[in-house]
Amino acid sequence: MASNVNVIVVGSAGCGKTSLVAAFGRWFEREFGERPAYVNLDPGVLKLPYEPSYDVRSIVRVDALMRDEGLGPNGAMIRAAEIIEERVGEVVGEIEALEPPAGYTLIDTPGQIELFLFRDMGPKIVEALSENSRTIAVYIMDPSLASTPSGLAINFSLAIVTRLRLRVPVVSIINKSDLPIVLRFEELTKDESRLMEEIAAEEQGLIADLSMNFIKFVGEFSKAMRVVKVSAKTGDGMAELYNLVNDALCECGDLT
Ligand SMILES: Nc1nc2c(ncn2[C@@H]2O[C@H](COP(=O)(O)OP(=O)(O)OP(=O)(O)O)[C@@H](O)[C@H]2O)c(=O)[nH]1
Ligand SMILES: [Mg+2]
Repeated sequence: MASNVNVIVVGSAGCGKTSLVAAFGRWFEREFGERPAYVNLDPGVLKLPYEPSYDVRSIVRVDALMRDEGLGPNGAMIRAAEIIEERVGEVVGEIEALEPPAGYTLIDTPGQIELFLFRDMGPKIVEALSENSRTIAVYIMDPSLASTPSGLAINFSLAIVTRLRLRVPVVSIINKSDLPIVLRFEELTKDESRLMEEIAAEEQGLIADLSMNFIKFVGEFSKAMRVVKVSAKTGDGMAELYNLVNDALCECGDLT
């Protein structure tokens, strides 16, 4: 098995995937003096803050599909995913050929998480990559979506879904730690009893019971996961992210 590590960055729209790939890459270059490979798998992005080593827009672009086939933005994204699915072998071959000196390939994924996880595109690409090199997914939480008990449960659930669909180790991070709203996330995750009190205040009756059981269920899974705080904007937390990724790879699934 090759020594290269593929880091696949996933998360809900606007959580900061593209910014994180750029920030993590910059940290790598400063820390180790070597460039990781940057891969863009988002056919819809217009501008990137990093220079891609491989860019899926060389196969298909959402703006071109909208113009040439008269599709709306969602229809064009789905069409683009179909085109990429047909050419997964080629995409994976291009990514594997990069062999970056830093030994890490940072992979940015489409804005809509469902496009990558729920269609065949993501699982097929990840399965093929993980056959030949160590591959891990970084699931990004957006603090604006993880600052209520229900939002937190949804985020932990999506991390579990990422693990189930991609079948590689998953680590979770919370981005935008420079924003004050991240304090709410920290408050909620500090202790379970506090979280249960918050649910009881937010919901009533059956829904409150269901929410508590649900959060206990996802909590069992998420307790095993360390959630690292990062800011793609300021660059804070990149060393912790690097350690998190390496610990998860070393422990071969203990955290996942
Ligand atoms: N304050 C703050 N803003 C951030 C951070 N990371 C990303 N953003 C902002 O969040 C917005 C979305 O960032 P992107 O990096 O494009 O997020 P994305 O997940 O790639 O977005 P899509 O691919 O469109 O789903 C931009 O306005 C970023 O400037 C961060 O750490 N802190
Ligand atoms: Mg993006």
